[in-house]
Amino acid sequence: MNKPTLNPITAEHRNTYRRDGVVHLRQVFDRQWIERLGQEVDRLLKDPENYGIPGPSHGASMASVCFMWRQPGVFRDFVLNSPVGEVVGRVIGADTIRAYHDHLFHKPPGSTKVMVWHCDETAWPVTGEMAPNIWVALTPVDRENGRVEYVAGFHRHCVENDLHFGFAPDQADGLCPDFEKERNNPDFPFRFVSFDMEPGDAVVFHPSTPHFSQGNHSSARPRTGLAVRVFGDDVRWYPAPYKASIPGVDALPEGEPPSGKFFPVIWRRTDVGSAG
Ligand SMILES: O=C(O)CCC(=O)C(=O)O
Repeated sequence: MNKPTLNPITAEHRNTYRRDGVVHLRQVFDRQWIERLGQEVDRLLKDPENYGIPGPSHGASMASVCFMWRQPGVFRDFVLNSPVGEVVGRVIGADTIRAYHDHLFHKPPGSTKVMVWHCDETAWPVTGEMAPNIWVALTPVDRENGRVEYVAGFHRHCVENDLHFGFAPDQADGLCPDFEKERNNPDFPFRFVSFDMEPGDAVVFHPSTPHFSQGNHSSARPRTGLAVRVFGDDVRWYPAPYKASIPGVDALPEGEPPSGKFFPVIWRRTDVGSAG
């Protein structure tokens, strides 16, 4: 199982992430990681509560389970000992990366589950741009089986205009816009992007990048992704009412950097002075 990334993170990846708030990385995790995770997912699907905390979108048409990494096993090993930290750190230009959240999204064949447009920023009780998501493909992913779609560039609009979306219309700046209305709008100033992925590929996206997925229209192929959420240097505690809390973690004073056993450092830059 690889510890350094299989393929290097390049200046082009960093520039794409900065511009679009989302970047596709081909083959950063080796086959052994993907096979071990795949076998563990098969076990988890038989008894999800034994592995983690079911997420709000968990149900018959999608397994959505979080915080598996907090207990010993393959998910913890992946979060702590795979290239996750290095890959994200190099894409976003951080010096230190801490783990805090993992989230399995498994859509079985024929799943009708639609993940509506949302930004992850809503859910984390922190401020800071260095709180991205790395969504790792554990199966082939394509248009038919429900690949995730993103609105490229919208993160800059959010950051520049200090826009934050709530879980309810009366929270913060309201709900995340429903970008389905914009799909056929030739004047929409942002691009919809999505990626066909092979197991071992990953997509890193900014906490204010809106994303969405259709159901799984394949009658035979599941679509499985493991999202790992991490914190970089600029993340500070901000327990606003429109944000979710983190299970087991008492709110820290506003402005404190996250630390402690639920936010372990998983990568530190040793090549200080280099951007990548
Ligand atoms: O896997 C999906 O369909 C949704 C992913 C998602 O919403 C996320 O990673 O935050």
